[in-house]
Amino acid sequence: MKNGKAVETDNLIKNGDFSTPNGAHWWTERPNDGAVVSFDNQECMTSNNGNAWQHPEVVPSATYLLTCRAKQSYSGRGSLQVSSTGLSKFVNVTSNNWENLALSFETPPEARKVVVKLFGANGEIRFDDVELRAVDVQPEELIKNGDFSIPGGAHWTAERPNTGAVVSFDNQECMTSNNGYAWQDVKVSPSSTYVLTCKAKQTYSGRGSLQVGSRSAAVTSSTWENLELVFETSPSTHSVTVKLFGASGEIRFDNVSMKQLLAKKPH
Ligand SMILES: [Ca+2]
Ligand SMILES: [Ca+2]
Repeated sequence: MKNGKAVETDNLIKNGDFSTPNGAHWWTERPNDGAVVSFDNQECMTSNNGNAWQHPEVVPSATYLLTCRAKQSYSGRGSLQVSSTGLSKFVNVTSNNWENLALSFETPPEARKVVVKLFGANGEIRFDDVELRAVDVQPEELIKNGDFSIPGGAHWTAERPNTGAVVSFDNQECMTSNNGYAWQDVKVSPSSTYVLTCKAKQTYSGRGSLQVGSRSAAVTSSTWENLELVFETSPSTHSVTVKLFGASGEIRFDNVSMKQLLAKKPH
């Protein structure tokens, strides 16, 4: 293995780059009139609830990394999805330029297959270079005091950029509001894949997010929910800044964790 990139094991998606014409190996579903799935330009385009899917074989209770490139046009909404009995995860397409999407998941104890779906709700959603690979989650925890069990937010820096900004560390959690945020720098390896997770909730209709670099995952629930960001560092990146941001209301964070994903070693 040259570096920490989680790309060394076999891609379990067939024709993920759509180089074989007409979407060979992909199933298509057009559940309603006007649903669109097409495979021009060696890409997959879906819209109006059209979707293309595969159901690759997986190993139970193992960790996988699902990635693709995607973009939307005409204010479209769409997502990269994975599901199985007891498993349902997705990552939304948000940019009208090609962006890298990634999600990691653990297969349920009974899972022999998962469904990987390229879903277009509306507009025009384009997908390319779909890859599913087995990975190992490295045991080393990269976030210090991510459960806030050390009092006073040790290892975290509180930032209050304006009057009224709030950052507090009561109840072994972090609470931010009014543009307050807590952050810490994390040493990383270049060209490597990481998964950043936490649990979070909002009250008083608050808005907030878990952030790393230019990526963010919005806090949307008033009960504890799990947030996740999977990202690859650039060839020149040696550290990243993790932020727990509260725009308004009252945003609570706990169990912040960041670990590296490595290609599974061949048996
Ligand atoms: Ca392609
Ligand atoms: Ca805690």
